Amino acid sequence: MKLLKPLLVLTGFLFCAAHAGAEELKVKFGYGSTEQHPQGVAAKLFADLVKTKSKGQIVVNTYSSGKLGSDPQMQSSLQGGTLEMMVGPTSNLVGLVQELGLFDLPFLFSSNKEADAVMDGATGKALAEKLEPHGLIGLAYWENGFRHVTNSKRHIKRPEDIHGLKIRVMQNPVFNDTFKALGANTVPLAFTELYTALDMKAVDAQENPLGLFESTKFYEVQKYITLSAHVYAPFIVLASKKWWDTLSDANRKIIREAALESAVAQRKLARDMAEQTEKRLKELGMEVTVMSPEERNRMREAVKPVFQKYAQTIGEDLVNQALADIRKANP
Ligand code: KDG
Repeated sequence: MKLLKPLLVLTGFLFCAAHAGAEELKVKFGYGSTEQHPQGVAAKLFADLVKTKSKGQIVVNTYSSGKLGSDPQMQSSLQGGTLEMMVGPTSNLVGLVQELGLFDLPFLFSSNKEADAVMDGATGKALAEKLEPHGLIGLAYWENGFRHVTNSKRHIKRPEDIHGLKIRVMQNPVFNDTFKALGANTVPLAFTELYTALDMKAVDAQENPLGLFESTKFYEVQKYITLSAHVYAPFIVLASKKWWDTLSDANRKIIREAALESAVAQRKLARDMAEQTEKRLKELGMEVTVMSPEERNRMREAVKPVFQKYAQTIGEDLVNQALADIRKANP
């Protein structure tokens, strides 16, 4: 018994010493949608995974609805090292890596399976690696989803119905040219400004996946939706390279693994939500139009010159590699 007390004191001392040096690592993680959107739910899942894997040593605090800035503003904060992590659309990164415009090519993907094949294959890896020289570490692709056109003016049953609509597009040349080719008046705007622009009728229309459409309550300021699925949009989980370079290999492994593991759940959440929202559109007060295959093909033909123009700037090798990934997804 005489030895018990000194042993307990020694054990307690050794435990404190072991953990005294390892200071808690705090990480700010920003995103643009609401906490209820699959982006927000997965951000929390990511934070929980990191906490578990690091035994509480890394604490990720998540910030929704653009609280840390618009997607482009958060990207700049990551490059400057004042923000550690974010998740946002690859479409806002084409000013840094024009090859990421691959994902913006209209009608490139026809299914989630095809999108997964490109995001998770050699093409997705090569594109993510191109971000590093720009101060960003691409860790995992999450899902925004297939994008559909909504507006406050009229049914869009055929491509000509888009003529003359003032449509908000992401600040991205492929989206701008795609809707100009359809005769729309394009208004590039950050997502954080979109609801107000629709509410004030500064723009008539927008295009986004169903999850964002519902979670950001666009149905309050839009009347018509056409399930055009004109492009698939990924999100990408990003880390600041300035911050990433300060991390140990062990902590980088924890964060990369958590980003990849949360991607699986996030994509499923996004797909389930899109399915549920599509069933609820009429309940949300929307007039729903499903374009006929013929009219959707006419829309595809009308924007083919945009596809061909940007396939050149993205590079034939990358486009062909992506097309090969897509073919493999449809054995
Ligand atoms: O969280 C949603 C934002 O990242 C948003 O920018 C993505 O689809 C988007 C858009 O249209 O801007």
